[in-house]
Amino acid sequence: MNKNKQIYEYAREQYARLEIDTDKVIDELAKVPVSLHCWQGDDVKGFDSDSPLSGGIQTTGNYPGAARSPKELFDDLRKVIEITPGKKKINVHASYAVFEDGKFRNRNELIPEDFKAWVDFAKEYNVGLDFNPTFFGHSMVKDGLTLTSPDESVREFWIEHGKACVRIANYFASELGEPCVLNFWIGDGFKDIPADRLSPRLRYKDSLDKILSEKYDPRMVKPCVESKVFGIGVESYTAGSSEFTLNYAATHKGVLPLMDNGHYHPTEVVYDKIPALLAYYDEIALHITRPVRWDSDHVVLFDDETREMAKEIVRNDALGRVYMALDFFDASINRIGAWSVGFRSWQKALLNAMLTPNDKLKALQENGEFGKLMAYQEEIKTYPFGAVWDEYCDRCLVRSDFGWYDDVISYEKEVLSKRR
Ligand SMILES: [Mn+2]
Repeated sequence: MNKNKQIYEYAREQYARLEIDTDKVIDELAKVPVSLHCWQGDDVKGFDSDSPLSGGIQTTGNYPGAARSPKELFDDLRKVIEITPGKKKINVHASYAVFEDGKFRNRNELIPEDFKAWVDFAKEYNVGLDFNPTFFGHSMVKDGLTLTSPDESVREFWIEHGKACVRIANYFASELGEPCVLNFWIGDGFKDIPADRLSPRLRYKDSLDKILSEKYDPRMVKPCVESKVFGIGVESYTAGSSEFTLNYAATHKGVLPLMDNGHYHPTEVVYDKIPALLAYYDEIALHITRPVRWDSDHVVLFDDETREMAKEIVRNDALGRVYMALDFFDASINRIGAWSVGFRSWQKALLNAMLTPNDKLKALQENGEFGKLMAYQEEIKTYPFGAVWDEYCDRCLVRSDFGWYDDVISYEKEVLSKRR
């Protein structure tokens, strides 16, 4: 037996003492889909517009090697898939249409065929696709507004875009046989104190109603509404606040709330909100990111918040009820490395949660044994988690230690550095 296997055997025995079967955990984790966002590869530029990014989001950094074409983005995604363990879905934004017939179509005119390249890519890897209408980075964003615009021609354009996206999500689901999460997020809001906070929200509500009147298969297309508290240049008011989106979902059957853990006030934590929503919804959706000060989109790390979010999903037996997707972008470091660190970190968090003796700890809480609960939770932190992670990576045919980053460096040398 090689040294790694010996270490894993030791870890397996340690966890067995807690009645945790590490082999079973590894098998289960490998089946849990996590959606990998396409927009880390090109700094959220997309393929369909030269308009600067808007909607209160911004990428910073100019590290060389960003993908400049569909081919380059697909190549980069392949690399990320190759160096990260675990089952994936791919999360696509509507701005990433690939016009194969050479005919440009505006966002309100998009057709399923404009995303055939994504379906082909998904079939190559036997993964599902999720989808997002793109209500930003476009000349029809007027005064920072889309679905809430008082200009009816602007609002109509974006409603048509939303409807086109419903049809595309339906196409993804029917082609791939996996549910497609269709997430609605708008950056509409105001930099300074508005005079009317209600009218834009009533228009947003009406716009969503009109978009979702488009026909789709509710078992296979999962519309979500994602909230946000503020953005850059949209500091005073956002129409799609937490209360707005939660209530929209609560009052519209089949619509899911989507929480992005970068979209709340700095001391709020999404891990506490997950069980609150599980008490009311059969299914919810998450964007996993790492907020830092005013930025909602740093690369996900294996940090406290990430670990706690995973725990809330796993210990409440909700892996089948929570649609998980990553959402971050960093243009200041190697993008393939950033993408992979984020995906690997969430995999680690899920594994860590599955290697926690959740039933035992819950029983301590129920029995009021809080001192013992604290002691146990602290002891578990130094259990040989790393050995199980290494074994998981091995079984997923992915490098577990520092070696995977050597692949990132070679890819940079051979491919990324030639993009000028
Ligand atoms: Mn998000």
